[in-house]
Amino acid sequence: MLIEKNKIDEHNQSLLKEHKRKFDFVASEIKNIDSVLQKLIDFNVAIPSWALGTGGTRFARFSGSGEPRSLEEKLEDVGLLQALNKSSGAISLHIPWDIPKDYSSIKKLASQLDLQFDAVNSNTFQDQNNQELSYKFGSLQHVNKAVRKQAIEHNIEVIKHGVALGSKALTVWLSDGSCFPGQLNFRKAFQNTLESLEEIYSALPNDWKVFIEYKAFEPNFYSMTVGDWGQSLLYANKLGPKAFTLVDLGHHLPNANIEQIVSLLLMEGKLAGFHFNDSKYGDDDLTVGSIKPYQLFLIFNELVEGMDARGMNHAKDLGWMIDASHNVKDPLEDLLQSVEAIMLSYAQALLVDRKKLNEAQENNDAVAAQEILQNIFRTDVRSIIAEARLRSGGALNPLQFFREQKIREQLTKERGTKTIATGL
Ligand code: RM4
Ligand code: MN
Ligand code: MN
Repeated sequence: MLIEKNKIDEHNQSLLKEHKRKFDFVASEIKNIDSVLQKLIDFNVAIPSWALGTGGTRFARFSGSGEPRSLEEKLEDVGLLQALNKSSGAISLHIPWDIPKDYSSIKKLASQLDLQFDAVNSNTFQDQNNQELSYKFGSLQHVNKAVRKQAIEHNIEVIKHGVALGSKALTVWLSDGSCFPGQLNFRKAFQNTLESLEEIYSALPNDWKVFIEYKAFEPNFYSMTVGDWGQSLLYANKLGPKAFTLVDLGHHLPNANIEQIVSLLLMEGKLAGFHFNDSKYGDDDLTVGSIKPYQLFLIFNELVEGMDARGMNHAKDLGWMIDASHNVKDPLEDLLQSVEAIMLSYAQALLVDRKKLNEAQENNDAVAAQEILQNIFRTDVRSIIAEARLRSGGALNPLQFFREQKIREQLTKERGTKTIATGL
């Protein structure tokens, strides 16, 4: 389904007076409001194809209704998000869940919907039906060379699909590791993985990047072969200039200082970008900003400071993606909330007075530093995000629009109640 532009205009008209009042109030205190708005307009967060259906837990999956049944319908769902918030203009595909049947028609659909293809993701954490060798004991790290070869070939295949679609990066997340002490020789597992990654790296086109995503635990519970940012950075440094470390917010041990990790990876020019989500315990994949919004703001604070220090383009030089999926919310409503949370944290980080913060740091003034950060964190910037959406033709309140227009009900009519999106 497509959203009619005049419906969005009507919606905006009905909220405009109230919006203006709020926006004028907050904007009057911001010196560079137009440049802040422009950065927000330029910013985009990619939507993973696997977040469009209801996720599951180890125990059950309760599917929603009207979920996308095909790659085309996944694109249409992201197109809906993009039409509403104008900050979701890219989709990230997972192979083999999302292999296009016809590249040119998929590319045409994407451009009609104003979407780009973000990083492509390989999958060697599951066995596929027609697969010869199993990944039960790992893929790129496997003790058996033939298994490694199969996994390498799969990654090269994924690059080919990505090239055909216009993607520019491959994300490799490995579930490789071990569940019990003694099961694995750590050094051999590292070296096997490195050699495998080197083969994949040499198949990358010149203008491509490879993102090495780390994860502390799960599905392996004793060791993970790319278990933290240190290990990922080792691989990325050894591989070369096209390799970077990808930070998934849910892939750390509890209480890890993610903002510090981000700052140092940026300093080294090795930060690939993000998989945004939120969590309380492990890799919970909850809505971005739903549990620890202050942490998200602190991460963006380091991002903006670090990117500016290196003269980077906020919108284009790093990969921004959501990686979430869970059981209880409507996936599209959830994604609208996630994108909103990211935009709010980014906007707040743009408003931090860098000069004052730097002074406080140079004077060892911890009180002033906290005041500066928390004053911004407690500033309501929702109308600034809404204004950026308004200026780019989106809806003032995407979630309200989604509900008022009964979009899920319409999708259910079109697609049925028992649809299942491919993926996990
Ligand atoms: C993993 C990881 C990857 C994602 C898979 C589906 O936990 O976060 O990024 O591709 O899940
Ligand atoms: Mn991830
Ligand atoms: Mn994850």
